[in-house]
Amino acid sequence: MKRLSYIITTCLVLLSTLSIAQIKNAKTETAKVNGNCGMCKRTIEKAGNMKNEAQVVWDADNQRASITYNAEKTTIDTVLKRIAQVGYDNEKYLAPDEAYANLHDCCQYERKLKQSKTDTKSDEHSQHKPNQGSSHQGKHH
Ligand SMILES: [Cu+2]
Repeated sequence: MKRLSYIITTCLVLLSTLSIAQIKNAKTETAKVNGNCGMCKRTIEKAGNMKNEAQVVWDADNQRASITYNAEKTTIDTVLKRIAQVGYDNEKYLAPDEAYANLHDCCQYERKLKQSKTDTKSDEHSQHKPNQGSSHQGKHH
């Protein structure tokens, strides 16, 4: 059983290196992408991957995606945008609430990135001053 999984892993590694090899002008960067489990990994990588253009490898342990992309055809922003659109917050883009809500129960990760962004926005203090001294007097004869 262990041997089998070893063979499968080797095949997967081989496959992923093959598809990375198809990317020209390859540049690799890592970015923070939130997520929980293996299902998230599949969704994130599927959303980010683009044949001959981008290859995403997401790591659940450190919540980071390693993105290899063709620097002439696409940008890391484009890849991260696609990942956000399927429901995963990352350091450049936040997922639409709707997309997040559609994720599987086990995949609804803690939205730390979103929280930190809304925190900075609610920094303004709105002050309400009660209107004082409304004079209703003196109108009588
Ligand atoms: Cu998941």
